[in-house]
Amino acid sequence: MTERAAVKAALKTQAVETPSWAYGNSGTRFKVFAQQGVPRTPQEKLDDAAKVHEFTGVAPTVALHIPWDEVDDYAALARHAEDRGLRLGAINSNTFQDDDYRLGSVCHPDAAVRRKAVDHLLECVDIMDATGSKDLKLWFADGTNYPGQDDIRARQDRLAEALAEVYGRLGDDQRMLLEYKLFEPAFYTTDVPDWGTAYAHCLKLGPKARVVVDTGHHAPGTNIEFIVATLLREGKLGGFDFNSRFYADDDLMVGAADPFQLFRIMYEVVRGGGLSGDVAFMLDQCHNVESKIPAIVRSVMNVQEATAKALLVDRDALAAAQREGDVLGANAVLMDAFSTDVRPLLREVREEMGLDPDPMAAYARSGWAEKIVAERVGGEQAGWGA
Ligand code: AOS
Ligand code: ZN
Ligand code: ZN
Repeated sequence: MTERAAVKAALKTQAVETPSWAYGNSGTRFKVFAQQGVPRTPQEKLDDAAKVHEFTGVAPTVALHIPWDEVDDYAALARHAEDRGLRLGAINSNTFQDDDYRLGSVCHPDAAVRRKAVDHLLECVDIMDATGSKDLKLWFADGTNYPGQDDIRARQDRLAEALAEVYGRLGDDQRMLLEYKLFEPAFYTTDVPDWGTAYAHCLKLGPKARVVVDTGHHAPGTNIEFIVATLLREGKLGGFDFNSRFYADDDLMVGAADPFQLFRIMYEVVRGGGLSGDVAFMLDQCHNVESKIPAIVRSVMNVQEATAKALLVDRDALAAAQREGDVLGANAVLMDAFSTDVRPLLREVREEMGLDPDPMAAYARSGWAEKIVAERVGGEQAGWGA
């Protein structure tokens, strides 16, 4: 296989998971702008996700959020997905929305609240059994706002205890993906604030526990690709929540704010063997002012473009320059790949997959946007804006 053919083959097999909540209305704490035609049910979210997969060819799974995607029959929801060429992906838990969680969930000082939170997580594993989902994605809003508010170490003990109980419930093929976030909604301490804390818990739990890197969850200037390289090296990178940030946890389209950072991250993924392994490439975005399905199509394409550039790095030339201590030469090898216009290559990839080379235009022509505006009238949609 030529090098170009190998790059194309890798791009055809990369899968990007889209999040159910990105299809629905969302907003800031100031306002949720309702858009016409947004899904009213989990099934309609899957219908939209099927369009993203139809036009990109690389978005075959959809992450669910419980309870936003609560249904009576999860096996039937999985069949709804399969009928549209999709599978259900990670199950995202919610231990942040109830009044009971004012002081935390699994780290709460009251054992009764902790029990409620752990029971929800166990219920999420039951749902995974029904949907065939492999990953339980855990993000905890737990933390404190004021020094002295609670005991930092005791909260870690409570977290470890809760995680161990849920870990014990996982099936042989199921994993627990633990997400970290620097701050928000807590502003003084967050109980899983960084990759080191997540890694320490995952290491103790065992091989089924992995760390999730949400690209929007770091302090400005953090070298995310270093974290990715380290976690891959340790066999502990479970996946990504891809998005872009300018300021805090902005949840904007991945690759929009800093395509160079996304390229650097994807280079470490390629370098560390993460493309052919079990790293989950998920989006975690909210589209507050832009059209949702096109924004998700664009995001998938942005991941593909960064991946293509990462695959094009001449690794032999890079290794040679590094060995020789050729600082500028090594940097140039990387920058050559980043500066390559990979859009023609990706158009070829899509044509070879039997797709329209321009997914944005193909979606616009498809009439789906007009159809859902006409048909989806009434009903309320759950999610960030609910
Ligand atoms: C929150 O900031 C995290 O990014 C979560 O991954 C995610 O947005 C949430 O779990 C959606 O359910
Ligand atoms: Zn996230
Ligand atoms: Zn987030």
